[in-house]
Amino acid sequence: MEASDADHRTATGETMLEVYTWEPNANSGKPLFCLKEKQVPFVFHYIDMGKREHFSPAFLAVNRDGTIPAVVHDGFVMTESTPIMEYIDDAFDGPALRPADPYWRWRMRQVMRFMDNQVAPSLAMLASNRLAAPQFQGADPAELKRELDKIPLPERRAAWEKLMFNKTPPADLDESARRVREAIRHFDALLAETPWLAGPDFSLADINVIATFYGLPTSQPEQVNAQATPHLWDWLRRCHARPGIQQAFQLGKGYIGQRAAEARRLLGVGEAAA
Ligand SMILES: N[C@@H](CCC(=O)N[C@@H](CS)C(=O)NCC(=O)O)C(=O)O
Repeated sequence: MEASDADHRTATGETMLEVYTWEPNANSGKPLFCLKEKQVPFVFHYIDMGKREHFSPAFLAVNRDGTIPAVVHDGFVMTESTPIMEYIDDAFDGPALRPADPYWRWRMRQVMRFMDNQVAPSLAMLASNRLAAPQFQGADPAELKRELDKIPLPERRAAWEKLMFNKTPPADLDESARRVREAIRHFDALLAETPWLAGPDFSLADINVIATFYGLPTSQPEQVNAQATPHLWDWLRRCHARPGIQQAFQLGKGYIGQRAAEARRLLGVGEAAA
């Protein structure tokens, strides 16, 4: 984790917004997409999840739960990525990212709750078992136990223990896959009715979903493609073509940016002008 200047101030003396997070991916990416869409300047502290820097004493001093993102503004540390996005939309100038119409605003929140409660955790379980779990095979169990002891939240420790010791029940993986399949079908149906997930305009609901769905053309090509999910496919193209979304992906330092570039290639999306 980078050394943090205790006090970032803008030219006019206001406190600069600071974002502690990993790649533009899932929860950790949501504030990055939101800030780039609104063109709000911020200080980016890259927390390398691959090196488990989110459990380092330096980061635990910012968020003792050891989860990302954490956003610091005007002396407040904020966690929980979805409320953070609403805070950003309230606190800063730039295009509004929430519908004014009460029905569409309800829809935005409904989509985000469905994502946060069901879909994103399911995709995270599938991805971590596919990508992270194999890295622990052959590791020294005593060393892994020491790593587990650094994790503050018991539920996170239990999830990491399953990953490290390859103990995720197959039935849990099957249920996660079912939830993702159902969400893909549901969002394709919503997008048959309106161009964006919460009505006629791009909103936080779209950011919430693209933060997790951006790579589906590469990771789930048999489920997400122009024939099977035409409305979702077109939405993916329009999200990936947005300059703010592309700028957020440029903040990545690892493989997430490459995965997004591969998705853009499959979708036939070019690079947006900076
Ligand atoms: N509900 C929290 C969840 C945050 C969260 O789970 N973030 C992931 C990264 S996308 C994380 O910190 N994972 C750490 C871990 O599981 O050890 C939010 O929306 O901000």
